[in-house]
Amino acid sequence: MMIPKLLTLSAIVSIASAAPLATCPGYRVTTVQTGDSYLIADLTLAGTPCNLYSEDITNLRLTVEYQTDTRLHVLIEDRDQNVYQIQDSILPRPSSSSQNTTSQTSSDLRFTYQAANPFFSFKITRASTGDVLFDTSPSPLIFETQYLRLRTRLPPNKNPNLYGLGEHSDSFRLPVTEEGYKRTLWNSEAPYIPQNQNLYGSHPVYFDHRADGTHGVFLRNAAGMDIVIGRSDDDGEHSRYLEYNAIGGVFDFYFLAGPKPEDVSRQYAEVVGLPAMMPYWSLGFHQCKYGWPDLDHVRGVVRNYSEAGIPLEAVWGDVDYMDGKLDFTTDPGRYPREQLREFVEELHGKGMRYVQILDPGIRYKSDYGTYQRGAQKDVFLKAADGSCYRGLQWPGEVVWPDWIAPQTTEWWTTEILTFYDPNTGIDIDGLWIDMNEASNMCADTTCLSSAQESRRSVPIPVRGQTHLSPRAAADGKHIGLPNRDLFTPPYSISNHYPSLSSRTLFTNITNSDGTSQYDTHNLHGLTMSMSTHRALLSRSPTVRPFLLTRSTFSGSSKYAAHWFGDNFSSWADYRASIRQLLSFSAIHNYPMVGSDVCGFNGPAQEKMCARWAVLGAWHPFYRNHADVSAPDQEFYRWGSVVAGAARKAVATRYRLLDYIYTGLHYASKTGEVLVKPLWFLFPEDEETYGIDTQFFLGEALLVSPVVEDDVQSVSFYLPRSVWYDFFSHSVLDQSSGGQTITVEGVDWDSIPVYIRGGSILPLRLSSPESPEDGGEGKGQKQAMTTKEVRERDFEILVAPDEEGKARGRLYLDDGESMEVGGRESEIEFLWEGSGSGGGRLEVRGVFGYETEVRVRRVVVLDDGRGGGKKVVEGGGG
Ligand SMILES: *[C@@H]1O[C@H](CO)[C@@H](O)[C@H](O)[C@H]1NC(C)=O
Ligand SMILES: *[C@@H]1O[C@H](CO)[C@@H](O)[C@H](O)[C@H]1NC(C)=O
Ligand SMILES: *[C@@H]1O[C@H](CO)[C@@H](O)[C@H](O)[C@H]1NC(C)=O
Ligand SMILES: CC(=O)N[C@H]1CO[C@H](CO)[C@@H](O)[C@@H]1O
Repeated sequence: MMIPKLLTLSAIVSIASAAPLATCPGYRVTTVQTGDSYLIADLTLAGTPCNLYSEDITNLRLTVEYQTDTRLHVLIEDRDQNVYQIQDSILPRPSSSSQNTTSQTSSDLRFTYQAANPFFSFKITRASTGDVLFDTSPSPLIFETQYLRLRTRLPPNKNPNLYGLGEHSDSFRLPVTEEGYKRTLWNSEAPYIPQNQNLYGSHPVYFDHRADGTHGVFLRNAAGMDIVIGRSDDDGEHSRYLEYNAIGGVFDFYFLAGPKPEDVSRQYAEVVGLPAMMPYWSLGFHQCKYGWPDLDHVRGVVRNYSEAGIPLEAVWGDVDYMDGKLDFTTDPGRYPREQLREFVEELHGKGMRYVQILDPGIRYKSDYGTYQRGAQKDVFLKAADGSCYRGLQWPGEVVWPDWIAPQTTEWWTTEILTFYDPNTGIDIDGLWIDMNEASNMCADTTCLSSAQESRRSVPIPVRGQTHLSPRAAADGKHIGLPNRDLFTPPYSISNHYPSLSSRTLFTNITNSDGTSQYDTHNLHGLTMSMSTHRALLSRSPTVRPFLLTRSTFSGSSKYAAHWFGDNFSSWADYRASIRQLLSFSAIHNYPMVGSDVCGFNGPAQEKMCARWAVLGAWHPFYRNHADVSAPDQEFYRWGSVVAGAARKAVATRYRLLDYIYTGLHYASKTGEVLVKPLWFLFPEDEETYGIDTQFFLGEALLVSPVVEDDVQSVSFYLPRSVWYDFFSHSVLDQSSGGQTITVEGVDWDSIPVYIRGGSILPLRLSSPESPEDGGEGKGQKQAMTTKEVRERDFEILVAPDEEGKARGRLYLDDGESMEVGGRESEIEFLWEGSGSGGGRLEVRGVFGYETEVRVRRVVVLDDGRGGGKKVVEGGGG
């Protein structure tokens, strides 16, 4: 075994500037062991170390496992297993013992390798087509103590269709540029969600879509990294490449065979975990604002929404409710506890909900109970001298919980159980965790020493346990190599702040299990989500937790919903929300997402806010939120335009709520994708590959919003199919081929939505205006909460395809139980038209959920082939 010695800084610098890539020796295979479903090989450095940014590790081990017919695992780790690997407790690996049964011959993926001469490389090939999906042969693998590089060649002479590698606000299909496009993964505070920068979360997975199949590549590595999509003329083929440059971790690849785009997403969810099922109510409309001055004002917001006739489901409390912005406190003057309790009770009485924010930074103050109890349990991260590591956050000087320590979850749970005790505390319906990248308001890394001054007056806490030094901890496996420069690593990723530790926690801090923030930084939001999710479950063991998080990593959707962070009230960010929606939902398999509707920073302009109110209603998570410095932007504040748009948007959304809920159910059960890009459903249509201003909500609804500033027209693409305007029901037969169409006169409250022929939609009769039924629903009051929506009957809308057929489905349960047992209904609808306009609707499935609600009528849309529109009243239960 070889533990590399620390290089001097000057040595690193000169080596780094002197050694071009080609002089790195790579590795050669020394021994190989193979079986039907696996290959294990020893790799040894093939020549003089190049020590590009740190020391080459001499001995590696390669493990290849054919895990399923569509999933291949390739792990290249240090043979001594000291290098950090993500804790299984944080991101469990898909079990391979039970699945290590697939033989190489039945898998659609083939691993082949070159053992040496000049160096070890490998290829992944799709067995059924022979297509090479991943190919490291042009350049040697670099595996150093603080730098990893691996490059795969993309097919020559054509631009690849690559997606993913979020979180980012760039184009959905990743750009191919002359100078090379770089994605940096380092979770960070990111006001204004700028393009070409690292944002709040990291999802090291990409999809490569080709006309004859889509595959995915997940690198299970949480280190800071730059992923470059560039161009090389080395081999004379102008080949494109994708290159990983990571400052830690190992090469831990999961190759996902697809071959359909949605298969890849599902296969990815099998690796990182299926998304959490959300409570039904969380699909309602949410209102939030940083800067609501007091409880009376919030009551006014609720009243004004009600008077404007806009359904409001949930009211959110940003840090305003806190006393001095301390977690688990209420401001005695502005949000007195007893009055807040009454307010939440009133909301519940109206069937409404209340959600509050919590931040990870805990005020460092000797008489603050939450801090005291945490210090007692030794839950806070430590500085070099063993005292609590400090920084700045909303409340001032704070300390940070070590979410990896088991006692932290215990302490956090106790705080949550106490403060949110339904009988004595605030009876919240969900929690929102923010600033968990973690965001540190210290402007630079010397900020702490100035905070030192204030610290003199505060007693240093008694520490419960001995400080774990990195050296002591490195005895365990996968803990992280000792003797690294964890503060200023020699390779600097393109973090948008000056250094790794800027505006966040010092990367040289040691966690309770001996790992360091250097290796676990990107997991901070995920681990806080896990602890908070567990706390919510302790509070109400039988109820599905609702949790919203800003920072995420692969696997976070198992615990929390996500919003796209602190964007700007601009048309640009209105458009960006669609790209972000597509990346999260389809590629990261993260269905419960949305943006701050009307934008977070800056003043929202009326027409833009109207458009966004409408667009947001087609995102799975629908919340209006704004900054303290931004003017109030509740929908009712603009008389007719925005209020009218919102009223109509929420009404439409509530009619479709069970369609969305059904989609979420299958997302959480099977990894099915809720919001899909057009190429997911039309993978052979090249026109669709670059589209990121339109999306499918489920399989049936194509949403094509107006995307240009201040206009009332939009051009968008309709792929080959029969389409029906969702609002007017008029048919548009594109079954002979896809086409770009232009729609004029799109009012500020309107959005083009088309039903794909062949679909059946279950709609709630929840609003007075139902153009779909020719006004039949008139006289009916708008359902103002999702509770009321759930009491309304259904209408089944049939949109036949060119053969007169259609299908759809509906999932029903109580909307909130963790375990519904048999109390669920999975219903399938099948329509078969019979030429002259007649037809037959078959309803089958499992009917385990008892409800009074019935199917009131069936509407079959006119496909223009002579049948006419049909309405059949009084369907079955
Ligand atoms: C797969 O199964 C074989 C046979 O049981 C076993 O020898 C091998 O170690 C397993 N491979 C891996 C990579 O776990
Ligand atoms: C609610 O509406 C009333 C009447 O228009 C207005 O005076 C008040 O400021 C509004 N309050 C809030 C919080 O929107
Ligand atoms: C981390 O590095 C900084 C800068 O060198 C140093 O001030 C600090 O004490 C170190 N912290 C730990 C926990 O080692
Ligand atoms: C994705 C995106 O458009 N981000 C924008 C957010 O707002 C800021 C400020 O206007 C812009 O600079 C970003 O480009």
